[in-house]
Amino acid sequence: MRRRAIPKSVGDVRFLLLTSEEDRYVFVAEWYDPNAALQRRYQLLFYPKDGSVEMYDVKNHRVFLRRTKYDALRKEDLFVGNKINVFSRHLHLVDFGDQYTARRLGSKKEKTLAMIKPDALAKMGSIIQAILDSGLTITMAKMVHLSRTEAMDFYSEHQSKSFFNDLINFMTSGPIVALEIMGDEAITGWRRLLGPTNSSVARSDSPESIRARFGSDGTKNAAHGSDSIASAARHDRIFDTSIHTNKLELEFFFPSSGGRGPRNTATFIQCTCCVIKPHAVSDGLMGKIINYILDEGFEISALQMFTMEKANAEEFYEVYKGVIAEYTEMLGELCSGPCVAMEIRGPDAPRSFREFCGPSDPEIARHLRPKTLRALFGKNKVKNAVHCTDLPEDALLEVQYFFKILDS
Ligand code: FUP
Repeated sequence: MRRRAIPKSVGDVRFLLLTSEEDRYVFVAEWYDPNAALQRRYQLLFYPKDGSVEMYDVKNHRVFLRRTKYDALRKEDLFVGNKINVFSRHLHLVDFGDQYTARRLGSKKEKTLAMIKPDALAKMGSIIQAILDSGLTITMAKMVHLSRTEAMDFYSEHQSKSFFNDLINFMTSGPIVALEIMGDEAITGWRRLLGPTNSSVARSDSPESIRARFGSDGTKNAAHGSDSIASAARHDRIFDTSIHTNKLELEFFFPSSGGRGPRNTATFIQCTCCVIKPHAVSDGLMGKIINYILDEGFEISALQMFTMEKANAEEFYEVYKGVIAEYTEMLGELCSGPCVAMEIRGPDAPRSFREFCGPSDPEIARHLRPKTLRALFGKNKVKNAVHCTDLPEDALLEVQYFFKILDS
């Protein structure tokens, strides 16, 4: 058998192409190897035709992962700056691997901040679903309750305006949900979906918009979206007027280096834990599931998106090890992409919420309890839409695992 030549640089992907002429995208991906405490570099190839991936270890000049079908990865996940999960490894896409990929996938991808304001918290499911249905992807999410100082910092550009005090009172009057959203021309796309600043104006000029549907007036206007370019520095510590507001505003809630941003809203009191599983997040069901939970009368008192490392998933699912036959597949599912953890509250919460989720096998749920979450949104025993705490005595521990341990 003929041996394949080994490429000498990151840019050289010819040997991988020898196998086929088909469409494929190439990225430079980094993975932090916790055992070696090393940042490793790979070339990642994605073949859209059959959804397969292939990885090449750049430093050691060897194939790291043979071409393998991997359904959890979609073309939309492939953009520079994104963190993806390939067979339980968290990879950071740091660059395009070739000109073709840069040309095809690089042009219009943007990230921006969306914020669901206190007056629209009860409508968060519908707003999230509207974002997803418009083709945008949610890549980070966190419910926070801004302090006065944080709200004044965030809106510092308006501090001399007559409405400033009312705006700060409103923005600190209850929890909000901050979202990082991503997609082609996400900044203008989200602003268009939002509609005019004043909800009364929005109702006449853009009746389908978020602010028309869910806001009340010029202050209570349901949601926020970053402007494209800052007209002035938004925060005292940043003086470069050319910096995009969307980046500054994303940093405020989701700091990329050090710092934690505003605190999550978990109460750890009379609560239970629910996790929207990665398959349901990637199938665009996040808003629908949240709506269904709220419509049933449960309170979502904390919410945050996490991407689980394998070691975290093992810790979280420890009680199921050796007990549930699908344990290994469950681990794989939980690590396969971002999930959304929630603190749920309501009368007799751990028990009543578990009942509302239904039997863990969606097929059984559809027969016996057709109105449960898993009957409606689950696919099979592993991809069963949500995890919920099984034993009431574990509820607090599970909520703490996400909102105290992982969020630290
Ligand atoms: P927008 O970019 O559409 O959020 O609008 P602005 O940056 O002009 O305003 C930021 C926020 O200030 C608005 F979302 C609501 C508040 N505001 C008022 O309360 N009264 C006003 O007259 C204008 C804005």
